[in-house]
Amino acid sequence: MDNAFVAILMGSESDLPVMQGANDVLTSLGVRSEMKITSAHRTPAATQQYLADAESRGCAVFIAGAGLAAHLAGAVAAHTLKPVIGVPIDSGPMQGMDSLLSTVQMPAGIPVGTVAIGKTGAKNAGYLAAQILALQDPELAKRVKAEREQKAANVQAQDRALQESRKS
Ligand code: RP5
Repeated sequence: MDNAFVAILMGSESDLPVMQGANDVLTSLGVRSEMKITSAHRTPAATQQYLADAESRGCAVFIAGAGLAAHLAGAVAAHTLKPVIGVPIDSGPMQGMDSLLSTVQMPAGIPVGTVAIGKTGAKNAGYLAAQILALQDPELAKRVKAEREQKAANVQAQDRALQESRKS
């Protein structure tokens, strides 16, 4: 689908520094995305309205990040059949363990694919969303593969440098 994009939702502006990682990964892979601050608790009606609107405009994957009693990803999953990726955010005194359990423990039939807590999870949400879109987009699949190859080359270069430094 030409107009396919990824919607990145977050419960609060305070989640933005973490969720920016998902957006950056998608941008680097040439995937269209948009970001939206909307809360399962504070703005439930607006969240539902945004989901319907995003789907009608071609949203193919939703990423939802929230902290504390993190219901956003589950609430999104309740309203769509598109894949939903949940990012537990470490915004409270439990360092994201509360958000992780709130996001991952969905009852059977309403799945939320949950990634790691915090910034790494947000980045992986971006990669995962891109891989989902790449199933139907061979050019994107090539870019995802090239990025992996670049990462592998970086590790090999690091090891060469390490071996070199140990000789001296
Ligand atoms: C959640 O509550 C948000 O996702 C955020 O992680 C957390 C705290 O929100 P703020 O009080 O910083 O707005 O709904």
